[in-house]
Amino acid sequence: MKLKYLLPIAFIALFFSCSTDNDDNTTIVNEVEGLELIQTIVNGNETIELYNEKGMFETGYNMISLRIKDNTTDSYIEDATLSWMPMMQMPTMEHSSPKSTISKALGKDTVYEGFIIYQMTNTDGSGWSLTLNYNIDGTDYSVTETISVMQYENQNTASFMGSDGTKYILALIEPKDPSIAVNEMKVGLFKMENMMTFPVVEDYTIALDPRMPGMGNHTSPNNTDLTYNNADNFYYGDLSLTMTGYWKLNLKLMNTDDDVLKGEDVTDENEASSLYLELEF
Ligand SMILES: [Cu+2]
Repeated sequence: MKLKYLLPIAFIALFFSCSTDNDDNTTIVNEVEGLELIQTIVNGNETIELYNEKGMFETGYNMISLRIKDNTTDSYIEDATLSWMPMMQMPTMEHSSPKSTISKALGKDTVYEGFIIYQMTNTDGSGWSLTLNYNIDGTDYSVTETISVMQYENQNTASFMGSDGTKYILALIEPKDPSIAVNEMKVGLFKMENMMTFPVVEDYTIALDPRMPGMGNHTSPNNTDLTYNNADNFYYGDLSLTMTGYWKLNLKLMNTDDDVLKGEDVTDENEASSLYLELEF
């Protein structure tokens, strides 16, 4: 037997001989592996940990994982219920943003998750706070902390007024890692009912026309318009990317009567829609 086969066996033998010496056979699983810590918020006996893939909040769609640590026992709470309220303080008013509920992450004991879509921020990342409400064993707790939200380099979210007089927020969710292929495009569409409430908009249609402005504004074949999926409340379509570089995803939003609420066709005379998202890879 060659050494390279023998070595792993030696390691496995060593590992098992060590673990049998140990009375405590519980394997310590890192439930936030692959995630980066954004911030911790201390509130009395609890410390709340916020994580995502980048370790920072950015404008647009943010998938966020949370854990609550009991500071006395140094262990994570497994049966809490949580809710949150992001808030942006502006010179003349304050407003919230589209967000999901918070639920236990699938297959995890200590991790909760949800999303927040920050539709704007100040250039230095300031302006936002996050209130976390949680219940542990029948007792309610609440904490509010300042957070930083950095401006993402491309337009991955759009806030606009529709021709129906309603304010909407659109956010790009997928593709996260675009490739030269037909990519699944996923967006969230919300309406601004008031400063605090941003319900999902159902059953509209979002027409898609991706273009490369740097290359004669060419498009790509086999794109499809985005339609609403009532299983997860997001919109899905096919986004065809034929080369790497900067793409402008020109969009047109239509309501259930097919009235155009925002956006225009791209033509020889009109190089872009007033409603668009951007992508670069
Ligand atoms: Cu604002």
